[in-house]
Amino acid sequence: MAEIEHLPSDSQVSDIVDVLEQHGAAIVDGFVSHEWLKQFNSEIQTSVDDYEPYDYGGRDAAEFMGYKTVRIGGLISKAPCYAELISDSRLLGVMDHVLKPNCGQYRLNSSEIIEIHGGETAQELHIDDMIWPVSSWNDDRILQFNVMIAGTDFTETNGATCVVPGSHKWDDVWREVQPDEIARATMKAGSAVLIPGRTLHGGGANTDGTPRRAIVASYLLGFLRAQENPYLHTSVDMARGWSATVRSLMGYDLYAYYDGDMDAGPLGYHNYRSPAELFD
Ligand SMILES: O=C(O)CCC(=O)C(=O)O
Ligand SMILES: [Fe+2]
Repeated sequence: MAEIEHLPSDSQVSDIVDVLEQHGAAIVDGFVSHEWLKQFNSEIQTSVDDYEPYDYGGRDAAEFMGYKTVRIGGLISKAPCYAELISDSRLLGVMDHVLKPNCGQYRLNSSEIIEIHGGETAQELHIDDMIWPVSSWNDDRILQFNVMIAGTDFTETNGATCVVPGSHKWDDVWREVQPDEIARATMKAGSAVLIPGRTLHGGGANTDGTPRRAIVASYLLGFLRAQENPYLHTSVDMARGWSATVRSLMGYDLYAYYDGDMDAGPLGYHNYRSPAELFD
């Protein structure tokens, strides 16, 4: 049976990156503090209580997103302490290694609660980079990087993510997957599973009825369009309360990167100036 390597919470960024490069996934145990997790879960509770299922607009989409899965986005507007998670120095250290060399500036791609409830079946294995057509341009650079914090324990029976270690190096990522190639991201609440954009994975089946909550922060090469539209969940006033790093991650900044090799920009300007000037 395949396994995902576990690392301690005080791991060096270089150790995390080594495991990611080798295996295409890593779990960092005890990644967030109990206090932070308690605060987050309490701040998000109203949104969870108010949840109403979406119409995902088609059967394939509904199948992928799950019939018994609660998904809630726009986390920074609903749980302000989410800002601390996305600007965590270990996460930014990892993104500096895996995304920054290919874009200069990276952004938040999406924020999401994924709470899998009893009776949900396993999600189709997929790579998250499939969202952008350039993922098939025969290039092994990743576009997006997914971090999932366990908001509850992740177990084999409540839907712990299925991950295929090593699949990030496969020539044909869509080849048939053998059962013994699939690992489960079993971990305690507060741990994190890190899944770069070209690693096969999918939510697990929930057969025991205990809700499984993931708190997702996904990062993206800064010149690509993000999956989640952050501006419809936030405002300039809200952004005033964030650090400059968080504002930049949330897109309240100019993407302008000129190093000769990856020249791009300006993207995302406001009156032809950097949105960052709104906060001077
Ligand atoms: O919930 C999970 O464990 C994984 C979900 C996922 O990969 C997705 O929705 O893209
Ligand atoms: Fe995914």
